[in-house]
Amino acid sequence: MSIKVDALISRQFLAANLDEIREMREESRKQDAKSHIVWRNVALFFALHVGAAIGLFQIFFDAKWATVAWVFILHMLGSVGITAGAHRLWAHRSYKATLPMRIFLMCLNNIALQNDIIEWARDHRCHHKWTDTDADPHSTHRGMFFAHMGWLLVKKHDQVKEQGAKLDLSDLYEDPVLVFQRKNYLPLVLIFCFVLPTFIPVYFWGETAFIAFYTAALFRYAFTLHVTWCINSVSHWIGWQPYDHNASSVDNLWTTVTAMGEGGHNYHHAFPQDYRTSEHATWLNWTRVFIDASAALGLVYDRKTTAEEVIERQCKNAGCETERAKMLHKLG
Ligand code: ST9
Ligand code: ZN
Ligand code: ZN
Repeated sequence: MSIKVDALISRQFLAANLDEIREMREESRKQDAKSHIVWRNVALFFALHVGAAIGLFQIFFDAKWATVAWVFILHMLGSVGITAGAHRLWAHRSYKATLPMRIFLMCLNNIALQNDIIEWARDHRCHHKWTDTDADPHSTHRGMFFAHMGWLLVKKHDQVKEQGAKLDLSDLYEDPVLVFQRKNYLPLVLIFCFVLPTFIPVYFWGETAFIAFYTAALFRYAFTLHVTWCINSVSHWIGWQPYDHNASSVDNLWTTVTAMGEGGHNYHHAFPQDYRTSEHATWLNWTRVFIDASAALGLVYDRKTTAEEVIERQCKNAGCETERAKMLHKLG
């Protein structure tokens, strides 16, 4: 399968188009983007958060220990479907995976219900290519709430659709696993995100359906969403910028811990095709451990990394070597 460099949003592409992206940022700042609220989404997310609050109460006071463990396991499984699947494999092609592994990751991805992988990767490629402009679906220039979850409550900016239409997504449409997921998304997410998470505690350890639904389906779903959304808000807001001062992305310890190693976001924006997504210690990067273990089993291959001299040059040209040294002293 041949994939155009543009589709992968390579470091070279970003460097070559920096001036154009800076101009787009200026343009975006000058114009006050109008928000057309989608009330259906506001109502659905409000209902989800009420349900999640009930689920959280039950985790503390009513749920069985096995159910609490199940909530955590499901969160981890859904997260892997996002980090190792939608993000590092499909959006960035930072490694390759065999068919059984791709099917496995697609199933895990349904647990997290964050739109089908083709849509997720399309938005994410827009985010990398046009960071902090109106063509970035969750641009930080519209505020941290917008970057966190507000972007899912309003119509997308015309620029997202216009610029996004220029992306090469052929690699995604050529993967039968992704085409299958897109065609069958509704039944898949109903089963993986809501029905199985509720059924398993009821069937195997006699939890009530009410508690299982509010904890393992609603609370766990909302929790994974917020952890993911923090990469778009917190990881574009508070932290180190050792590799690139040109955009808002930062490296942050807390999002590294909560998001399975995805908090090296300044590194990741500078080197989007590196499967490690940060230089932080491997034990902090659970997704990397998962991908490496899968490689040892022969399920994944061709893991892409960035050469040390390229990282050093990038820090010198666009970041800060001292900041990198300080950060790695703490997290390396
Ligand atoms: C969710 C996603 O939560 C979260 C993603 C987070 C990403 C984080 C990344 C961070 C890095 C990775 C770290 C991971 C860490 C994980 C840790 C885990 C522990 N390009 O969308 P529509 C066109 S989802 C090109 O309806 P509206 C296209 O033709 C939550 N074209 O636009 C499209 O048609 P089609 C659950 C584009 O009407 C058409 O426009 N899901 C693009 O403006 C219409 O598209 C929800 O809540 C593009 N980028 O509506 C659903 N985009 O698709 C929420 C669109 O057929 N979404 N087009 O090709 C919606 O309801 C709507 O999308 C909307 C906009 C209201 C937001
Ligand atoms: Zn980002
Ligand atoms: Zn990315």
